Amino acid sequence: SVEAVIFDLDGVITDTAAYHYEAWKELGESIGIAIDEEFNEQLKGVSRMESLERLLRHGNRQDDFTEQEKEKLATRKNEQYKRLIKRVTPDDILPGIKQLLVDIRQDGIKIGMASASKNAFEVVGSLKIAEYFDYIVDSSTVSKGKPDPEIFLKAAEALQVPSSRCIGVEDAEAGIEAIQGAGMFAVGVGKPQLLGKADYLVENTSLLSWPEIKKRYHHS
Ligand code: G16
Ligand code: MG
Repeated sequence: SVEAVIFDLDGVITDTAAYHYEAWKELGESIGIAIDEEFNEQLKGVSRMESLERLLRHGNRQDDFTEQEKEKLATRKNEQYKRLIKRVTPDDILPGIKQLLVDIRQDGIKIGMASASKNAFEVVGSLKIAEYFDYIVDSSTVSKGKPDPEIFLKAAEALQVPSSRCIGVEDAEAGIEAIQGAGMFAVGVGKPQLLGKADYLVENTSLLSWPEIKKRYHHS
């Protein structure tokens, strides 16, 4: 039976995905690259440098910057993102998430976090939910980003739970792929057109219920 649930952060626990989008949009505009929400889906769950590469390719400017200039662009995006997340408070926990964490805990199930964000610890601190997590992967120790399963495998290992007894929760296509690649049950939060591969999909976080997730896991 299930022994651990491993959460993504941005877009699942809180809507910082919108802040990442805002910061990339602004950076893109400063170098003449326009992005929309559809393109932004390709940046979700993807590391900062890989996101920059995708943005540059999107604007056909992948050959216009040196590595050093790219570092600077990524830093600029991150500075803007950090300005935006200063506003994060416990009120920004997405609907249904707090109850979900409480219910999982009460069931004696471990909780982990597998976020690609180097700002994850800060966001978790601002949301005041650190106490619910038995383990949060430090993304700077992860060498291969989502869709590679590494980050989810690392979380499971630290929690000392076999993958087959873990459930992963994600809002990104790359994240669902990473969960399934790790051999875990994937719960998706988002649109069926994007996350159709999830083992169980809900449109938004208010529809996440622990009894229902558990039931789906056991019937899989
Ligand atoms: C998040 C976001 C991505 C972001 C990445 C890196 O991952 O979804 O859009 O690019 O983290 O963030 P940072 O630049 O703060 O290191 P997740 O896995 O929490 O969805
Ligand atoms: Mg996410």
